[in-house]
Parts: sequence; C-alpha cells; structure tokens
Amino acid sequence: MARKTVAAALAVLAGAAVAVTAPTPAQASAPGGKDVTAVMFEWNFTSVAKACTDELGPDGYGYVQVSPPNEHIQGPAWWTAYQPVSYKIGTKLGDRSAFKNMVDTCHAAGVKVVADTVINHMANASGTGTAGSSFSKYNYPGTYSAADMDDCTTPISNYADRWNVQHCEMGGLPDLDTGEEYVRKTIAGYMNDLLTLGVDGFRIDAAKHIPEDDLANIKSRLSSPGVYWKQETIGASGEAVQPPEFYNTGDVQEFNYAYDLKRVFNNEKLSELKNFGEAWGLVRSDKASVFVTNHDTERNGGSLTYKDGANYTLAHVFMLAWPYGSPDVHSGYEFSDTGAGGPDNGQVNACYTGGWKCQHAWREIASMVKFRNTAAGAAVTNWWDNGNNQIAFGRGDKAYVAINHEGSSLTRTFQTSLPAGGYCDVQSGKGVTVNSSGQFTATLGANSALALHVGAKNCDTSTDPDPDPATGASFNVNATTQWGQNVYVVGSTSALGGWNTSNALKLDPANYPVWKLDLSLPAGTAFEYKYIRKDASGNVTWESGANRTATVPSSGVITLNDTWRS
Ligand code: ARE
Ligand code: CA
Repeated sequence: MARKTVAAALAVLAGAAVAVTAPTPAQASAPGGKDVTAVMFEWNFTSVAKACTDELGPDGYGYVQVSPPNEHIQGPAWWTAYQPVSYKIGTKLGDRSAFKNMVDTCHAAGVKVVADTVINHMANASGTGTAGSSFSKYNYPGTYSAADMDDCTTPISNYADRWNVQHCEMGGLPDLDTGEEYVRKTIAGYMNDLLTLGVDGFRIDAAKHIPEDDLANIKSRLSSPGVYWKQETIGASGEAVQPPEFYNTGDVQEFNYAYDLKRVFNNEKLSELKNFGEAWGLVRSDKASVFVTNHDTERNGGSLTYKDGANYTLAHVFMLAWPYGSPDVHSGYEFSDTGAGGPDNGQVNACYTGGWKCQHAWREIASMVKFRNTAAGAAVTNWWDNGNNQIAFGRGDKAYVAINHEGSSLTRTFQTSLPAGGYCDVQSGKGVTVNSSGQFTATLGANSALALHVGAKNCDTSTDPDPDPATGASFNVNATTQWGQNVYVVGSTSALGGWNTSNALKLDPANYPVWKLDLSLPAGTAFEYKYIRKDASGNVTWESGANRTATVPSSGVITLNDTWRS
C-alpha cells in the first residue's frame, strides 16, 4: 500500500473547503493514509495477531482496535471489561506478553493498534480481578482509594446537567476525580505504559463523562501527545455535553452516522445519501470516527447488525466508499443473549466457526478497504441515482461504486471518470471494461454492489479476495433465498461444524443465486454435508434428502456444484 505524502494530505484538506462531501480524513488517516479500523470485539490477543497477518494487513486496514486490555472484574459477560480493577495488562484475552506480541505482529503486517481505554470509572463490585488483584467498590489497592473518586456517588440522573453527567456515576460505576493530580498522573501512567508496548492510539470509553480539560491535561502528559485519540461522545439533542467540545483532544465517534444509515437502509431511500455528512448535522468530517454498528448499538437496536442481511452489508459498502470520517468495521460474534461474551474466551480458531462473524473479512467489506485507500483524497464525482434505492458514484479518476438496494436486478451503462481499461469488480471478482468515454455496462443482481478502483485492474489471483485453498472443497449451491436469509453448509467433520447448525459455515452470495465457499480441508478427508438456510433470527431450514458425500483429493480442490433440494 502506497503511503500518502504530506502534500497529498494537504491537498485533501484544501478540498474540504470546497464541498461538503469532499474527503477530509480524520486524524486516523494522517499517519499512513489508511484510515479504516477493524474493531476486533472480544477477540483474544493471539487471535488478533493472526488476523493482522492473514487478513487485516493484506486487506489494507490501517488500524486494529482491541477490547480493553487492563485488569477488570471477572465473569463471562463482555461488559466485565468495562469495570476496571487496576491498570495491569491481563484479562482472559491475554497477558502482557501476548499483548506485546500482538502489537509487534500487527506492526509487522503494517497495521497500527488502538486500545479501548476505560478511564472514567472503576468497578462497581468487590472481589478479585482478572490479574489477581483484590478490590472492593471505591478501593482498588495499589491503584486508587476512595479519596480519588468524584464527590458525587449517586448514579447520573440528568443528561441535561453537565456537572451531573461528568461527576456522578454512570450506571453506578465509581467515577474517578479526573480533576485531581494523582488521578491524572495514574491514568497517564497507564496510557504511557500502553505506548511503551507500542500502542498507536486510544478509544476513550465514556469520554462524554470526563471534562474536556481533564482529557487535555491527561493527553498532554503522554510520551507522544499527538497520538491518535478517538472519543466515545454519544451526541443527543437536549444534552448538556456535545461532541464538538472534544475536537481539541481528538476525533469523536459519531453515533448519529450509524443511526442515520440504519434508517435509510431499512426504511428510506439510498438516493437521499447524496449529501450525507455535515449537511445532515453530523460532526466535522475530519473529526468523525464512524461505523455501521458498534458493540453497544448492535445490542441496543440503535444500528444495523449482522442480523439485517443485505441492508447491513451494503451499508458497509457505502460507508467505505463514501468520503466522510474514518470508518470502523466492527468484527464480532453471533449472540442471542446480549450479555454473552465472545465464544471460547476470545479464541478464534477460524473465521465463521464457533459464532465468530469475521465481518472484517467478508468479501463485500474487505474488498472496499483498498477501494477506500486508493480513493483517498478524491472527491465524489458522477453521482447517479434512480430516485429510489439504486445509487452509483465515483471518486474522481480513482474509483467507482454502484449499489443496487432493490429487489430486482439493475442493468445500466454507468458514466465514470475512470481511465479506460480493464478492471476487476472487487465485489464479485468479475472483470469489467471501461471504454474511452469512461463508461461501462453491467448488471447488478438484487441487493448487490459493484466496485472498481485503479488499484485492481485485473481479477488475477493476487487480487482475488478469496483465493483457492491448496487442498479442500469448493462448495457451490444454487439456492434462492428470501430477505434476511443466508445459505450455510454443515457437515460431519469439525471444520464443517460437526452437524451443529450454530457452527455451520456461511456461503458467499456474490454470484447469487449461486452461493459459494472455498474451504481448506486436509487431503483425503471423506465427509458428509448438507446445505441449510438461516433467517435473520437464526431459524434453520434443512434441505431435504440424504446427506451428501464427498472426498478431498490428494492434491487440489473438489468442486461441488449442487442445487438446493427443497
Ligand atoms: C453493567 C450493568 C449495569 C450496572 C453497571 C454497574 O449492565 O446494569 O449498572 O454494570 O454495575 C458496558 C455495558 C453496561 C455495563 C458496563 C459496565 O453497556 O451495561 O454496566 O459496561 O460493566 C451511556 C454512556 C456511554 C456508555 C453507554 C453504555 O454515555 O459512555 O451509556 N458506553 C460505554 C461503552 C459501554 C460500557 C461503558 C461505556 C461503561 O461503550 O459498552 O458499558 O464503561 C443516551 C445518552 C448516552 C448513554 C445512553 C445509555 O443515549 O446520550 O450518553 O450512554 O443513553 O444510557
Ligand atoms: Ca466522570
């Protein structure tokens, strides 16, 4: 991935004054020109390291964000990570050396590391933490005592009152007195320790609950005070504390971006997105950290989630193609209990197994990261829409995307500003030719996208987002589906989920109605399998008939061309 020059970055900033939709990279993009962060929610550090090497680096992600690494209360729920006990590095996700190895491995893969940092409060509990420290509410020996807590020890009760929001207890979590010297020094000490371990940035949890002056003071004590800094500041009308007051310290997470995308993709028209961004009342693009979903909103209904099928996938395609803010791609796991922690204590043996969704690696999403990197600095051009849910736009002479969010296919001659030549549609892996007038003709299936960029001129193996395994099976099944349904394969071996439908492997619908999955399996493996459909709520429908059988050859891949048996 080519590094962007300072001159290019300045050109981008100059462009910002011209049009609302002009690309203004947030601070995240400044250090390397790659502004997409993969948020590996509840992944353990060893698994994150492997993802950096195998997927995030090769796919062009600039950053990976990890769940809070410091000692917290014990328990199976994910939210235990938001109740700090001390600033020792040590949780079920890994110890200090696993954390350090992850940072080094990610750096070697060209991926910078952001740590989720919980510094507003401490644990509302008593017991022993994940690194062995004893504690009780208001007393965390070696770290803080009651004197370090804020004077207000009642829960926050009025978001219209700044003092109440910033000094009282969020949901009963003991609030640190961040105005105090010792507290500031201790928090800065923790963050400097993370910097020593190589961390490149921080997500500041509950930043809205910390006065901006306190954050500025803490940040000024860091060994690199210009470090990337992304603040959780949920903006809501009528509240006393609003995101823009945090611009001085860094970027702000724009929750309204996710709320708006949910509304548009579920109930409104994509054609409205023509001026999405500041014109919609969102925060400044160069300060915005944006997402389709995060770990809270995928649980509280605020945003689209993996349960929303094409609405969710296409919203990611739009986010990554559209020059506003710096995108986070949330990579999580399936859940029905909103408190459930990551499967297997955060150990990810393989994507799409055990409940791990691996959204960061979905072809439709991963392929758009290089699209975004290639398009960086280019404004929106050649906007087209049908007045409804079909849109297309270019990014100057760098890239072009079309999104068909309707129930029938779209055939059209698209006008781009791309140089003539052959391109790879990185969504489908099929070739597209742009003529000397910048036009190409293509058919997009229902609820699918097409994306071209000058960094992917040929659909050869080096740009194939889904290369064939050395030995294994290529599952191809012709299966029509309803809204919200997906097709999976499940079978007799553990790699095929051991007949457990919750461990079934999802097939890729890029060539719908043919669903496809290339699976690496040891040579000679004999297995049985069947296809299943799952709907948005996880209900399973089996295809009829006997189990299918196949054997992996001694070298190469067995190609299975199947038709769904209804
Ligand atoms: C848990 C229990 C609670 C219990 C508490 C203390 O669930 O019942 O009271 O412990 O014992 C996460 C979970 C919480 C969990 C917490 C600690 O979501 O359920 O509490 O961990 O284990 C506000 C804040 C915002 C915050 C959200 C959740 O402004 O900062 O609430 N988000 C971050 C994280 C969360 C995390 C925390 C902070 C705590 O992303 O995952 O909590 O570290 C309006 C306002 C928002 C407000 C929102 C909800 O929209 O505008 O500002 O968000 O309502 O109240
Ligand atoms: Ca506070």
